[in-house]
Amino acid sequence: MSTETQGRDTTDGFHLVIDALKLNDIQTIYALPGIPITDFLRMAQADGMKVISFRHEQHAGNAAAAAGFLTQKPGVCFTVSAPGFLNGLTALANATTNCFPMILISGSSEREIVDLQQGDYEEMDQLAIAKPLCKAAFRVLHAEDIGVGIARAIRAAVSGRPGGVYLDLPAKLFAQEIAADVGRKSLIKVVDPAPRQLPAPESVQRAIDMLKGAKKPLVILGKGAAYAQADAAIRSFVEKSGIPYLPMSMAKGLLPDNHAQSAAAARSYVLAEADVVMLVGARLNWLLSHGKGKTWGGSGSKDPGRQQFIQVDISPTEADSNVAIAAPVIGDIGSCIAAMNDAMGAGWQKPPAEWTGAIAERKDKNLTKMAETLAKNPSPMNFHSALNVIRNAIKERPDAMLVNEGANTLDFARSIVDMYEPRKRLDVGTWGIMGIGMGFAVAAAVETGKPVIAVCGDSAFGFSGMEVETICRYNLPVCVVVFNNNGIYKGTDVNPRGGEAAPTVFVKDAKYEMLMQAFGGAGVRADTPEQLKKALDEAVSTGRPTLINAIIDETAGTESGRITSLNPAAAKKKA
Ligand code: ADP
Ligand code: TPW
Ligand code: MG
Repeated sequence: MSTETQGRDTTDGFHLVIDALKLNDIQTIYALPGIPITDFLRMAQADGMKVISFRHEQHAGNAAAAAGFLTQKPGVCFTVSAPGFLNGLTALANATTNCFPMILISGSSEREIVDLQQGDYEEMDQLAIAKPLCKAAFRVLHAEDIGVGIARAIRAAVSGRPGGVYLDLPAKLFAQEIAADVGRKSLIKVVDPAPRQLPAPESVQRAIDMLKGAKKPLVILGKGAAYAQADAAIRSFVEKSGIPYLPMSMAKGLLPDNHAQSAAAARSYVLAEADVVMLVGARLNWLLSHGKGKTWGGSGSKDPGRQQFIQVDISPTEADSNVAIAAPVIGDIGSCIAAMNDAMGAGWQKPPAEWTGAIAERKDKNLTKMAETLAKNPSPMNFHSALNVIRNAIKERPDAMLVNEGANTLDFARSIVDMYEPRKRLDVGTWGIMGIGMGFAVAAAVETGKPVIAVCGDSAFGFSGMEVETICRYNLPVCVVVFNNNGIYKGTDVNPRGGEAAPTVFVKDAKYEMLMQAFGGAGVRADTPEQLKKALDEAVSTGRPTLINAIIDETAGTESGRITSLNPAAAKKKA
């Protein structure tokens, strides 16, 4: 029971929401105040909840989503009506796309006026707008239904494939008074919100048989595998089976990136050559070229490769979404992998040495080449020499959280910065969305208490840059490293007609470090790897909010980083 209502014979919507959240172990709220939730946030804080208040709802929402990914509990974001709700909605849709559990709770205007479109303050039919963009959406009209509303939201967010849930709470609801004992009895402590889902034994056997027959097997670990927190079972499956594996970006560190079986440094080789591919919490979407085409050893973009697929996933409708899945294993990853570990039995034959040897050979060659590139010290810094500093910092502090966004800044960091522990890397995810930087960094700090290093392209940083004030206000151990190449992809574009700046370039020599200084944090400019290392070491060891303006060669990047080919071809030719 909230402390404020103890001993009173009535309670109200404000306190029932607080009580319902606390009853379900939700102690942190990411929010932005205003009518009708200002008092709610004050009361929640007075009641001992952690309330992190942002400068823009999208970042509060992104923080809630990252919290959901890291903890398996829905991250909760509160916003005001219409505009605040819409600002938070991008984050809710993104969370749903990423399969992260979060609940967006927005205050809304008077139903009677909204439904007659009579022009209320911040009028909008929020429930209808949210519905197609998230996993589930609910509205509560009566205080005695708050318990049910929160319970349903929690279950919808974390059960099955996790995702975003919208909960609409009209202004009137907060002030509704009901008898305290009626209120108390109406609350629900959700039992087993994300029940285990055991795979059918025959599906496990089918998958095991397929792996047994494989000459060139490959495991791909996705962010669903990281989310599942089945780290030990997954590691034991990979090691016992001897199958080489590829981590998708947010599955990096699930097994340490320097693991002998990691095929990350031979990615294109293994994708094109593998004969049986087992996907674990990874979809065959654009990030895996839809399982088709040259990437997979097929001839054209529509031609499936030579692989047979096993897909371990909680969603029964994911299989066959792009290419045929010969062996779907449907259940939660922990249960599925445990069942596969059992079914492997004794006397498991590791993959042929021809396959693992060929991978090792390519890997060695590529890693040697990479080491040579990283050893160079060009002036100005390029992505490699600057990321080498980040790489070494994470090697020294494998418990630190890494947030990463940008184009080149993202693509190079993904391959250069090794991760050693699970769920330490948060990035642009399935949509490749810019603007997750500061929201994810705040949640990473709040939820883990570990140092956070946020490596952001200068464009990417701009989407959430004002939240450096939030970072300073809560004194969070976040070091933002802005990779400043004067623009989107590069800083060299010019307007062929002269005059106004080209659309991809920014003010040259921008002093991003001053943004952090403005709010009392440390701001440092780094022109060399030595300066970058010094500033980063200091930030990580002191935990002081820091922004390092890392000056990167403005010619070093490529258009769209590694996904240049997704630009429409006709436009490219014309340009
Ligand atoms: P990546 O981008 O890393 O390839 P995706 O986001 O495409 O990963 O895929 C994540 C997959 O993981 C989704 O299909 C989702 O249904 C699945 N998933 C999420 N959590 C679990 C879980 N606990 N058990 C099984 N599958 C899960
Ligand atoms: C919400 C399109 C993809 S990458 C990028 C943009 C604008 C910025 C790249 O520049 P940055 O990185 O960050 O400086 P670098 O190192 O290559 O110079 N709006 C949203 N999401 C996306 N993905 C875009 C636009 C985009
Ligand atoms: Mg840039």
